[in-house]
Amino acid sequence: EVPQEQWAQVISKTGGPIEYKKIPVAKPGPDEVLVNIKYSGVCHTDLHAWQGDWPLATKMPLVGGHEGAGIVVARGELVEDVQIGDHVGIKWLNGSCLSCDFCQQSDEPLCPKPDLSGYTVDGTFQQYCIGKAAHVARIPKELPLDGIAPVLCAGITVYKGLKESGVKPGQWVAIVGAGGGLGSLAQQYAKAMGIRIIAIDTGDEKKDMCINQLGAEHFVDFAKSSNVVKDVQAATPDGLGPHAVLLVAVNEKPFQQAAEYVRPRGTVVCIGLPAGAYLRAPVFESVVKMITIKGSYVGNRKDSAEAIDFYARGLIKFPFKTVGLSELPDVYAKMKKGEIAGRYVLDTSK
Ligand code: 8ID
Ligand code: ZN
Repeated sequence: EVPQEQWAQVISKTGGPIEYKKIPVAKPGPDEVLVNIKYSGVCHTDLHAWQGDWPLATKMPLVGGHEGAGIVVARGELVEDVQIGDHVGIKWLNGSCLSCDFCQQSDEPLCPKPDLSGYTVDGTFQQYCIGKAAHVARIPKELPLDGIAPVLCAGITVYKGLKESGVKPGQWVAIVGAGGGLGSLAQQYAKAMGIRIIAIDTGDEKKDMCINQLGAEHFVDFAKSSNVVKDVQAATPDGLGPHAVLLVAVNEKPFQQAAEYVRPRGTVVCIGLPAGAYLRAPVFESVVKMITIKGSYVGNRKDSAEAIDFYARGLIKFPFKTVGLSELPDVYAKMKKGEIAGRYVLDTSK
């Protein structure tokens, strides 16, 4: 009973109109599954893709989205370990070659020939989406598909980023862009790991959410602070700054500021992808503070399973608002203005 046609949000031109319309349902290839997407999170990456912010072309026409949770309704003849009726997630990494140097060592995000959901292959802003069976995330049936959707990109990415930062229980992390989608989840993962949190973002709504719902001990409002570097350092008991910084903001400035407030021996992890941005750090302080600056890019299949398991154990709670798939353009408009505290999740039935 898989229909021939389905509702989808489609763009035919970078930055062009987003059309809510009926398109054909694709058939899974031999190593693929067809997933009836029930809910999809909206990640800032989807907005970057629509706007053409990055030096990497998208397919066209394009169905965006890469935080999709749903139910397997069809599978190719080579698929054995995913059953019809299983609950699965479509992630940013829709597929990878599984045989290159990177895939062999479980660095699948570094595969030179990746399939990227909502970018190089159609994504989750539709009711039926194709995923490589080897890569779909396994979701336990008792978990809510709306709540788990943002974990499939935001959750996996920040969980991996925290691991890459090397920050340990009892130490401090500054989360820059704390009030957005990745930032909200980052606080919950950090809290679950016993890591102390300084949230950096702007506005009273985000401040209240970070302090009262997500586990931050300090909030620095980057728009109100006259000296962000001093305020972040002052938030740690000895005034020497956080052991790690997770950059999930969509703005170049903090990428050029983090090295100044990170603690000696500390690590700055770059995750956000503002258009055309460059990293910048003073050589003198970088050397005499012995700091590390690195990038972190989604996560592998094991990171994904672990991030879902944190959620399944009830450790990850974050605010999200659910609206219909048809309302995607409104979500983009809010996101562009920085007005979203937490995440938006789309219900594909509306
Ligand atoms: O694997 C990866 N590296 C990966 C995975 C997923 C997403 C990277 N990303 C990237 C996205 O492409 C995007 O560039 O992470 C970035 C954040 O995605 P998001 O969390 O989905 O975006 P959002 O919900 O719009 O949140 C961004 C927050 O940053 C704040 C905003 O107020 C907003 O709350 N912010 C900005 I813009 N400038 C800031 C500043 N100077 C700032 N916060 C602190 N200081
Ligand atoms: Zn994403």
